[in-house]
Amino acid sequence: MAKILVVDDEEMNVALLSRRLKKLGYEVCEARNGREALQQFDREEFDLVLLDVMMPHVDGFEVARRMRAHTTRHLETEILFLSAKSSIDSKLQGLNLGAVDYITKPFDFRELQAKIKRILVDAERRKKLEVAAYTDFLTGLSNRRHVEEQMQGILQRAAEQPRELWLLLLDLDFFKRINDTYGHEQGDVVMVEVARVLREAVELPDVVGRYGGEEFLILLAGRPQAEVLAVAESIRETIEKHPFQLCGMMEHITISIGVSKYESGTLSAWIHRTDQALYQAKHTGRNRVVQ
Ligand code: GH3
Ligand code: MG
Ligand code: MG
Ligand code: MG
Repeated sequence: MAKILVVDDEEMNVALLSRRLKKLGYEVCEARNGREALQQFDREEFDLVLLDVMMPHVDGFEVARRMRAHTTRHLETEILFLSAKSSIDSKLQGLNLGAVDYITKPFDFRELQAKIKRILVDAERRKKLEVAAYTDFLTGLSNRRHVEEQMQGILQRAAEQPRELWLLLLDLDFFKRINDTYGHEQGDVVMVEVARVLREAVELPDVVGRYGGEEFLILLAGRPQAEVLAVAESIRETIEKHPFQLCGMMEHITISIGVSKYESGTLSAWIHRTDQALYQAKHTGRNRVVQ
């Protein structure tokens, strides 16, 4: 059930709203001033904040501003102002801070209830779309779009705070044979299982995704070369030994891996360099790691 934070300096307002929202089945937390609200926001994740404007010390606008500036959760929590300040200037200020709505007090609880329901349904739908836009449908890994966005972010942060970045490009060997022998659906089964192996093989990878048809990508940051090569070798070996049950037959496949360290230049130049290592791995016999 959705989690709502009620912020108001009037004890009566908090108690009443909290009780009525709980009755509707929402999980409700309470804050009686701006500072308390920000502390709770730091600690927990909320779907919605019902925010009073006039409060001593830190007012609702300032609370909204700081919540929006929160590095990781600024877009995941909706803010709805509830205020006796009814001027158009106040409303505009609230809405311009990114609030989804601004309701003036006194209000009819049924209106608030209807709006909360709508806001939460919309937010849920948007989150689902976001996840879908970033996920590879078949394997559940990050898709290429997400992989590239994440990598751009990592490159930017590394420019400010340098650390070693390693890239692995992995391509299934002779995968066409699997499709030709067992059919595309069984090929898909292999893809899903390889993805699972990759997820389990790497402890806290910075990025792991499906980069192309039967091509995967892993980015490891802040790890020494020996560790990166050991990870790559362990993946190669795990896939080689992994039994795939296809149409009642036991099959084995192998994977080739290109590895390269980020030196300088663009993301696509780095990927291209890694791809060349992968090409070498293919042309020197497959089922191997080449740096
Ligand atoms: P190589 O060792 O040179 O990589 O040989 P290969 O057969 O793996 O390479 P090639 O690029 O010739 O073929 C890749 C095949 O992977 C062709 C394509 O149909 C298949 N493939 C790509 N994506 C998927 C997928 O999502 N599911 C299935 N079943 N097959 C896929
Ligand atoms: Mg107040
Ligand atoms: Mg291949
Ligand atoms: Mg390929």
